Amino acid sequence: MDQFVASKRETDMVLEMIKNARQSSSGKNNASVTQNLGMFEAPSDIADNYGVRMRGYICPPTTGIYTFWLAGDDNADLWLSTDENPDNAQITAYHDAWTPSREWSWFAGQRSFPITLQAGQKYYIEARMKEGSGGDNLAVGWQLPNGSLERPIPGNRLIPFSGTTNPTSCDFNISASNTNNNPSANQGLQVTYGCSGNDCAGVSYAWSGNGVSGNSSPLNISAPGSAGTYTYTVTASKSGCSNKTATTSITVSEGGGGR
Ligand SMILES: [Ca+2]
Ligand SMILES: [Ca+2]
Repeated sequence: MDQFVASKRETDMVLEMIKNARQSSSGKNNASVTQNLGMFEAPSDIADNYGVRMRGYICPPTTGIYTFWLAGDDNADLWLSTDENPDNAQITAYHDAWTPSREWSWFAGQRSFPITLQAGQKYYIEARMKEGSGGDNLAVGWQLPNGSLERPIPGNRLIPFSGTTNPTSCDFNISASNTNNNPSANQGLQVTYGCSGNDCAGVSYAWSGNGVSGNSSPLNISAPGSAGTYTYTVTASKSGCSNKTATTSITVSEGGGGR
């Protein structure tokens, strides 16, 4: 079947048709046909006794609240991850019967709860269907934060599935520094963090230590009022990766007045 062309987002979703899925519990590993799709919809009325899985990554164009719909014949379900990791996918919509093609409102379960998604983040998404006999179809739609409906979801919102390995990559390292290693008591200074490596995108940060909090860089702080050495820690977290930390220390050589 078609090979994925990286530069052509219109052929984004990967379709895996699994023949005789009802008879094979391991059917998902035995796809008999795989093809790329121009939108989040499988071909309709092509066979009996087979299964379909469509999977890939969905890219919200704006940050806000989205609602998903699923239509399928026969039983169908939709899984959406909290990030790009398939392991974090949760069931989002389903029905146990059948619907006509692109009929979005036969069952309450076809519609997801409102889901907040972030622009710039890609989310793993997967729809499945098991066909017995008669008609067969599968499609996924959504409503954007501005209220517009895209049903089915067009290919320009989608990125092809990148493989069976965990797509989250954790090649990043964190550093921390400050603008004044030896401040006076209560003197203002800044602490700063940096990220290096190929996978800094999607990392979030949190400062801690000596009552400091925040996530900005630089972050304005005040040196403590008593003499001593103080360490500030920035914790970097990314879904699917271990947290990483970096520290920076200052030494206040004299206490403030009145102490
Ligand atoms: Ca059929
Ligand atoms: Ca059917």
